[in-house]
Amino acid sequence: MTRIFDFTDAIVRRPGASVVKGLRAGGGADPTLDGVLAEHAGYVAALRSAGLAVQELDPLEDFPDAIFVEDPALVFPEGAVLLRPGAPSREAEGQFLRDVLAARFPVLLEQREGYADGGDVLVMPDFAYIGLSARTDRAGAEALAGLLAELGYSAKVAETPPEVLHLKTASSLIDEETVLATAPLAASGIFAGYRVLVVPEGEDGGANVLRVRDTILVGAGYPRLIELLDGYGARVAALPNAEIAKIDAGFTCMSLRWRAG
Ligand code: CIR
Repeated sequence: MTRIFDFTDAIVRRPGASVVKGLRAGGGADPTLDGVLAEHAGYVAALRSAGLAVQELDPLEDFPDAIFVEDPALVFPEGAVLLRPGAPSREAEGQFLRDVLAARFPVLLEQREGYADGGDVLVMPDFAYIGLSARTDRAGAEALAGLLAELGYSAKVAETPPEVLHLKTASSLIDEETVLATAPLAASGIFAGYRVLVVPEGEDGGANVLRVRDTILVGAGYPRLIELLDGYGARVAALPNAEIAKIDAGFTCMSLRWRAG
């Protein structure tokens, strides 16, 4: 197991009834509440099966998107960062993570300028990419780069394809040498020097996968992607996510993960 995936702990937030009103870029129907609850429970169970100790936070009914805890915060063994998410309805979400992060991390930093979503931050073995998107502006990316530097991480700001919600909607780290990326993002060349696995045609919706220790969580509806990811030193776990995907859920954004101790 490579150290970058060697997480021990995770924080998630359980969905409340308001989750069905979560933001969605392409419009579309609400997911069913039962479907979201079942898929979220399956995700939490998969994190536990992968070996993580998972802390589940209570729902926040006033914030339909609050289950996506990795947009208003980022965590590292060295400390946590409260971000300013770029969607107005999500801007205050970080305040509801403050106490739990302060209790669990030695340092808690706070972004004060611009906007940045954690979904735009792809942590690579040697640095972090911060993607510019409709949610993360340049001022926010630069402010975040400064905060990451305080924690000992260097960062590079990158363009994200315009139709993509977040950088990690279109890319994921598979192992220390290998990145999964949609064809447009792969063509941008930002992953030069890495082995790039291009998401099979028609399966771009599955590009956000999550490696946790020796497991890669992948959407069950992406058979060619599941086949592609077999053979990178990890077990591929296919999870149903069709309902939660209606509010643009990714596997990375539904938890904060770190290596404790
Ligand atoms: C939103 O639009 O903010 C949520 N409905 C989905 C956020 C997904 N987060 C992510 O990809 N990092």
